[in-house]
Parts: sequence; C-alpha cells; structure tokens
Amino acid sequence: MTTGPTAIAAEVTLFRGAAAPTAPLVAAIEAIAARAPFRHLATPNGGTMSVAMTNCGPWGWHSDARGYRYAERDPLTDAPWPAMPPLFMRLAQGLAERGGFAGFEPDACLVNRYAPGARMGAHRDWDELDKRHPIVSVSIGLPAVFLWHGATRRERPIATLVEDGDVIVWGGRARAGFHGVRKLADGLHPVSGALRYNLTFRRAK
Ligand code: MD6
Ligand code: FE
Repeated sequence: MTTGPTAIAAEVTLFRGAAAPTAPLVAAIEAIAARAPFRHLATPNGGTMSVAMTNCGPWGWHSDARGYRYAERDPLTDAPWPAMPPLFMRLAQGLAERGGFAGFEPDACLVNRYAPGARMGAHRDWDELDKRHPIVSVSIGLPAVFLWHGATRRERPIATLVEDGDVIVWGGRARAGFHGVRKLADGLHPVSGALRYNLTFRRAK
C-alpha cells in the first residue's frame, strides 16, 4: 500500500511502502552480512539482544559490557564496515527530505534482523553526536508492531503496524523519543522468508 505520509506523533512520520520494492534491499543486506555477519550483541547490563545486528557505512553501532558506541571497524572481524550501498543512501536522503529534513548525510546504517520471538525494548537512539539530524527507519519483510512511547519509556505507547517497504522518519522534538518493537510473530514473507529486517540510518559523527 502506498499513501501519503501519516503522522505517528509530532515529527514522527510514516511513509507507507516508500521503500518498495524491497528485494534489492534484501540482496544488499545479504552482501553486507557476508562480510560483517549478523550477531547478537551483549548489553551493558549483562543481557544479549534478541535482535541480530550488523552495520554498513563509515560508522557502526556496537554494544558490549562496556556500553554503547559507534566504531569505525567491526569488532568481530577488525575490518572496516562494508560501504553503504548507493541505493541505501538515495533512499535515506530522499525520505529524510520528504520528512522535512533536507540535507541528511547518513554515515551509519544499523541493520537489524528479527526472527520470530525477537523484540526490541523501549529505548532511544541517543549515541549520535548531533541530535539535530533525523533518523530514517526502513522496515523489510515480516510485519511488526512499532511502539512509540514518547518522552518516557513508561508512557503507554502508540502502536503502529509496520510492513514491508514502510519508512519512518523522525527528528526535531521527537528525536529524544522512546520507542520499541513488539515481539515478532511467526510468518513467511516472499522477500525475506521468516525474517524481518530494519535499516536505521543515522548521522553518528
Ligand atoms: C525497528 N527501530 O524498527 C527498530 N530507532 O526494528 C528503531 O529502533 C528505530 O524505527 C530510531 C528511529 C526509528 C526506528
Ligand atoms: Fe531505535
């Protein structure tokens, strides 16, 4: 489905189907993962994330017992992260502009992989240097429920179904908002099989 933008909250805009067709994105993700494999990162509190992650672009988001940070090299392989595919860059820049953030130059793309049962607890994206830059988030494959909590993680969230090709752009006052993803349900999707992927484009440095 493709419609005009819809507001999830102030400065949190959903563009339904804006990243379709997603098969080329999945092919690019597979090429990235061949060099920088998906891994379940450790969290500072001693847990392990149910979502598997990798990155492309100059900077990659990483978590371990020491905390959260951006790294220029993949800690798993010590190699630089795979380059950001031009297709990713065009998509992120075009959608940021449509979301009201012209001139977005992402230098990091976090790639999340959800298997059924994986979830993301309420958090905010807060490891980036300059919070004036927006975030562009692309959903691929199986549907999920995106939860927008807002100013605190205790707030009752607004739930939005995000499906293959949907894009969320946020920034400005919403940049500090807490959000998460409900436990992924079983399913099979023609482009991703039994998986959901999410790309989040950021300006880290
Ligand atoms: C996800 N997304 O959709 C997780 N973060 O799998 C995020 O955590 C997220 O969608 C910042 C901005 C948009 C997002
Ligand atoms: Fe996030």
